[in-house]
Amino acid sequence: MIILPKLYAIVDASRFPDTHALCAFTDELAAGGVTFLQYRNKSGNAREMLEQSRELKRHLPKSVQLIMNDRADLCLAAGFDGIHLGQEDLSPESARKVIGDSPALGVSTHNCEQVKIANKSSADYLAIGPVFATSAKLNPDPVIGLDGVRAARALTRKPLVAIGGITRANCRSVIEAGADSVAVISDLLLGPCKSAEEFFSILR
Ligand code: TZP
Ligand code: MG
Repeated sequence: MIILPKLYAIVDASRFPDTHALCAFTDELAAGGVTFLQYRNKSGNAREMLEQSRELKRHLPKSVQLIMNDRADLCLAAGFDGIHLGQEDLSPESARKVIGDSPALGVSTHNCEQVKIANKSSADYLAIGPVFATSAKLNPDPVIGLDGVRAARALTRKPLVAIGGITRANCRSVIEAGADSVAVISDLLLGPCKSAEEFFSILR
């Protein structure tokens, strides 16, 4: 069974002008203690994504597990450690046919029905959200609040990562509601090393 660190950093390629800036950002995250990092790119083409993810993999210490958002093919091609699937991506079972049994596989869920289904799948961990309002996702599902995290916790024993609008100010409440980890985009952007260190210290 996979053990999620308390902070799951998501690096959204759209926030960076180029690969160099993106790698510099991830260096800072690693220096701040990040060991689980998702590469998310909703606008790049497959070649750009593969190039950027290979560079990330070359660049980062082996202690950082790299998770590819959406794309099982690119997870395999870039030699990433895992894949994160949304409700409109390949099903966990179909993605397993591409990546095999060992890479980590996470599934995003947004309500109890989806949690129940993902719980029965070969997913290694589940994500639940958006917990709070977020500006980092286009057309987000309805906010589920801390009650949504509690409800998801009651439905699964798989590792559970909460996502959406999570900051240093509210992360403790999310873990207290039953999440094992918090996934964060925005609240890492300004001063990633310090911000990551603060998340770990708050959630220690
Ligand atoms: N899925 C649900 S909310 C979200 C994703 C990818 C965005 C999370 O970003 P932020 O900035 O931490 O709210
Ligand atoms: Mg997706």
